[in-house]
Amino acid sequence: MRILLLSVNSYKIYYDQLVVPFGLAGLGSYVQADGHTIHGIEMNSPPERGPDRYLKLDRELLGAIEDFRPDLVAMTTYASNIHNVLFWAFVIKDALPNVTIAVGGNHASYIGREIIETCPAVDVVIRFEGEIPFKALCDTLAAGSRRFDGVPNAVFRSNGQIAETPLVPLVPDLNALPPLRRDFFGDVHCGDHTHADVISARGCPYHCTFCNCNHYWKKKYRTISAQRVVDELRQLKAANPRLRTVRFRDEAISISRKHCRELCDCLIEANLGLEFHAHSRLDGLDDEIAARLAAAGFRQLYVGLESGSQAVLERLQKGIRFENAHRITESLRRHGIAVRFSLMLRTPGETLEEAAQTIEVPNTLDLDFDEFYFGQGIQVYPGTTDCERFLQKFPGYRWLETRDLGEGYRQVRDPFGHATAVHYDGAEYDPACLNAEISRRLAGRLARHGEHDYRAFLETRGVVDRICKRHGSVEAARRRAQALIDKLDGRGEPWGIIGDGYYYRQLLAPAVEAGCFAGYAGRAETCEISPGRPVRLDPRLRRTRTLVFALSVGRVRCAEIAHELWAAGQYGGTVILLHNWLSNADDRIETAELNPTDRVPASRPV
Ligand code: B12
Ligand code: SF4
Repeated sequence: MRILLLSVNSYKIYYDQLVVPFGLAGLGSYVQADGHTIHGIEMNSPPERGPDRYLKLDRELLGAIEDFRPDLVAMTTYASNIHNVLFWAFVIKDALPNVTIAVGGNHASYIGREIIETCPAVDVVIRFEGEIPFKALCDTLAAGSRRFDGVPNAVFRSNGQIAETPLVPLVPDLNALPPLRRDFFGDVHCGDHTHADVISARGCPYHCTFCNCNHYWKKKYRTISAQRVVDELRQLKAANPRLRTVRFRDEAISISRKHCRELCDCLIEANLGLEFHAHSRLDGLDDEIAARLAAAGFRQLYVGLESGSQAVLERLQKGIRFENAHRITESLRRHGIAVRFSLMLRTPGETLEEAAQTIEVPNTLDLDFDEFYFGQGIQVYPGTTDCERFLQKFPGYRWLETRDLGEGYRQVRDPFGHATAVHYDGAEYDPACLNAEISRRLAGRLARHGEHDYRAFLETRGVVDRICKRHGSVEAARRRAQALIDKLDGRGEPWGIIGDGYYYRQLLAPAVEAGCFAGYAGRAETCEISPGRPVRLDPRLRRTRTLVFALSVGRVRCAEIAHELWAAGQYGGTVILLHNWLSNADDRIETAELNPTDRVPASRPV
């Protein structure tokens, strides 16, 4: 039989996170010994094609699917790609009416009936762990039957009704599964990469109210032997000589201290020269585990700390104590492991005082901005305790339909207006004050980056991140900025800068501060020329021939500032937008400064 594993993209495009679809690859690996012809297509690759494939007919993609002539198409779902999965089910069924379409994965497992009711193109939904049911499905189809009664975990149409078969127990020993094959997807997940993902366990026994990784895997925690994980890494390294970093996609690396220790010991012995990242709970960590993780090559941990308020942690049933965070942060740092804390604001029932305790966490633990992340509100995923509460308020809720909610709940919609997730903001205070509260409480930390408003800082950081990504690294972006400065100074004419904040500090300040420039006349900060204030440019800057605008505010605002300066008779030279220089990643950089379109505005009053 010909099986197509189709990894369907969502409307969110992850440019830097192309992760092997472990579920689909695992299913293919499990049934390959039965002699099937298996092919994988990764719709997330290349990422820039994503928008053309989200609820849009990409004919080239359809052509590739038709060329393969599958008998069975398997697609995995999560909340954000569900509508695209159903769209492609329809497109494929239209083109290949005899194909069987099966969907499974995290979202479909909970809404199987609704999928079968609303999408005639889907033949069968497989709920929860897939290996055993998938093999049963393949065996059924290979035997020429389309009766799914013998396939466990299935939801399907039968005699005009919707039928469900019982769930099979979880695979008792994950080591009994065949090794994961990544090459179904060609080079996308198998070529010479610098980064790879692995999984060393399935499931989580904890009770966090907002997460369904516990319920989905029946609150069981099953591990893959450390030796087997290391063997997989060794093979990955052999196939990808440039491999540098590996991220463990386990729910939390330290759920079982025994497994964690064994894994570290095996990694230490294997000495693969790789750097590891992983998610972790706070409570599994202590100095001994931190030391082992560090010795094994772990350099970054994403820790679900969620709140600085013990009362909130209790409500979220997180099962951790905030008072331990300080000791663990200190220990991880001492062992050279970078920490990334996830923090949640506006969780159900949260008060402003509780929020303040969470906002204080970066101060309490002395975290810089890349060491924590504030989420706001929760996504209500099926299978969670929070979802049970939601369904009590909205009984019979249909996940695929668009409707208005209320009482703090709202649908998250894709750009086409389709409902994907449900968002819940259950906090008891006005959301409008949150940014001001964060900016006020983190003022000292923002000031270190030359910023004063948290939201504006996040936006600026986003702009800087994108620029750095385009150039490959922050160093490369800085080198580009340095090239501009060298070129300007080389002309022997005076030049200056308008810029401040994170954008200036990250991209231009190192070049300016490193060099001794004959023509450098100084820098004006944007607050000195902000709207509504009389424009006052330092006399030294007024006399320059060129001003470099190092602002992340965009071309239009830059043009406005330039106009203000010219209109006030304060400046008559050339303005260069650093942004334009940094955007031109090719050779045009050499001529960009001379290009009239980079001068704003074209006609100048002075
Ligand atoms: C790796 C990962 C990612 C990767 C991409 C995953 C990919 N390419 O498929 C990245 C980093 C991109 C990612 C992003 C996000 N993720 Co994510 N992610 C995961 C994670 C940690 C592992 C998934 C995995 O590989 N599991 C291991 C494999 C073996 O399990 P599996 O995929 O479920 O497959 C098994 C079964 O489900 C079943 N099965 C699956 N598909 C099919 C299909 C058929 C036909 C059959 C028969 C069976 C079957 O069989 C498989 C083998 O048993 C899970 C958590 C988890 N542990 O599952 C979250 C998880 C899937 N992610 C989640 C979320 C919320 C997100 C984000 C929305 C996060 C965000 N806020 O931005 C984004 C959205 C993704 C997008 N593109 O829109 C949620 C999904 C909840 C939901 N209902 O949708 C999860 C469950 C975590 C959680 N509880 O919060 N994620
Ligand atoms: S948030 Fe983490 S610790 Fe909590 S249930 Fe989910 S995976 Fe487990």
